[in-house]
Amino acid sequence: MHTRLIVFTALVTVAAGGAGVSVSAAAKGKTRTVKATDSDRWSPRSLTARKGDTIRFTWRTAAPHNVRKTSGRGSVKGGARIRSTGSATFKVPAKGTYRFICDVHPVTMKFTLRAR
Ligand SMILES: [Cu+2]
Repeated sequence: MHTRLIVFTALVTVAAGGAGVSVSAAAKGKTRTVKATDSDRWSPRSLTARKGDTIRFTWRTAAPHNVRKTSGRGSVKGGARIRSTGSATFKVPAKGTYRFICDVHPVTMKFTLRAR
């Protein structure tokens, strides 16, 4: 009897935990962070994400930066102004390829996002 109760409790815990994770992931999307490095590059330089995910750019280096999208739909929030410390977010609106640069370092500081 005691053993049966323990098994039942374990099964209920696993079922509830599994359902909770999938519901919250589908509703909110994931947030992925992209950071400026001291050598003025985005790290990582590319990511694969899903529609509804949020990409969060952050920077705090010797050089100032900003974030500007050069292709793809949607808009970057808080990325336009060039400043020494900052962050900006981009919510992925649809499947596709999106490219971003920093206007101070347009050659080295490129980031590509593929959404599927
Ligand atoms: Cu930069």
